[in-house]
Amino acid sequence: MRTQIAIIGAGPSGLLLGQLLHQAGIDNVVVERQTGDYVLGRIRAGVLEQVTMDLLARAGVDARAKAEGLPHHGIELLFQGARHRIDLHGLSGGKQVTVYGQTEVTRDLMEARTAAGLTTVYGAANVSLHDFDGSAPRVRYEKDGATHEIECDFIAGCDGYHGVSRASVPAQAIHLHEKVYPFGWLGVLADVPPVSDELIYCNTQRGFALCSMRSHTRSRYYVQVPLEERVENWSDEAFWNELRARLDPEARERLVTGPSLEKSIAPLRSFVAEPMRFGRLFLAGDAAHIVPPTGAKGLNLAAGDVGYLSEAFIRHYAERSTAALDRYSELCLRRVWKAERFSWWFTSLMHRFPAEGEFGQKIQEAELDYLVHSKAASTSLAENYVGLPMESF
Ligand code: RFL
Ligand code: PHB
Repeated sequence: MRTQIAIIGAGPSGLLLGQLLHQAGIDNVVVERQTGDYVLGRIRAGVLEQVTMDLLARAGVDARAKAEGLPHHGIELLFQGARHRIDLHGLSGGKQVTVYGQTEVTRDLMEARTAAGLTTVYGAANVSLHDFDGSAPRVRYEKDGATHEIECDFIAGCDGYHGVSRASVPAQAIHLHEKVYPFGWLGVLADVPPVSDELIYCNTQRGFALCSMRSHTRSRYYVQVPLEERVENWSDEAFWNELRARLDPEARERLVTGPSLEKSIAPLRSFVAEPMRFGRLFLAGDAAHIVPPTGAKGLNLAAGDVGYLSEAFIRHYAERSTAALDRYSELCLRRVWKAERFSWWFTSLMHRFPAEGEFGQKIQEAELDYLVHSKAASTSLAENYVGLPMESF
């Protein structure tokens, strides 16, 4: 098989890149290790920045996100038992975020890919990358007992944190930065109406909690748990009791509980691989960087990367120039590090860090008090939460 761009991974980065390239007439093949249903079963992000919505529009897949997504103009911060609203819209010059699940984004992208008749190989085993340091890269995989090979101009490594793309780069060519946090998020998805119209980020004595949603009838809640906690030890009832204990009296009263549709624990991590380009291999999304979910930045950063990457490929084929491809890594990493900073800061502010003791807690309370009462501080939060702008090449 021959294509212009071989894309490894059918997560949101790989599928969005494929669609953006297709719109520009650039041929691409997506190779995914899992089945499509498995990919759709992963419950992850819920908050889309305007930049991400704009990219979905450019890819021609924003109709349902626009019709069914919930525009949010603010978030609430709960600390010392009281809630304070951050007016994202007012403080960011009229911007908003859209609550629309990653599952739905992925489903829309998969359907568009099928409708366009583009090739996606699901269930590809032992995917391997070859000769991306030369002029004729290849991707090999096994399926149905046979080995297959794709010849291509470029490879896009969109295969997430555990993928093969980053792992294929020689150790001396890549620099890894990592910070692991001493806790995880236990998340529950349930068909119950959300406790509030807006997201509530809670800093409490018992640890962080987040009240989020997927629709007016489907809620997504998280509580901070120690890293060694196991999901099997959490009955639905135990989860709801713990969440309730972390809410303010009004939210506690309003909380509607029900059977969980999904329950899982995600560890929190900050991670960046530099650079994001190795010859004819380009990393994008979680393959290159991870943020703790507190700032809702992971999927949005992935979208930003493929926004830059699609533009760079388009210019390469239109202008026969490598100038934009040469700037890809630098432009992405500038935006990535700002989102890393924001996600680390918001995580540090909202969680209980047992090792930091009472002093750490007092500093958090002072910062939260400052944050909600200083227009300068809340403007900075709003500006980052709604998403920083993308630059042009
Ligand atoms: P993905 O989604 O991990 O997709 C990578 C795909 O590559 C496949 N793959 C391979 N394919 C072929 N060969 C191999 N060797 C392969 N190895 C892996 C995988 O099967 C998979 O299908 O990466 P991508 O596309 O870069 O997308 C990144 C996002 O998924 C991620 O950043 C977000 O989910 C992070 N995130 C959030 N981001 C937001 O912007 N807003 C949020 O509100 C938000 N909340 C979250 C989150 C992540 C969470 N978890 C579970 C980590 C909440 C949580 C709890
Ligand atoms: C979610 O709805 O899953 C979600 C929302 C906001 C975050 C993280 C996750 O910061």
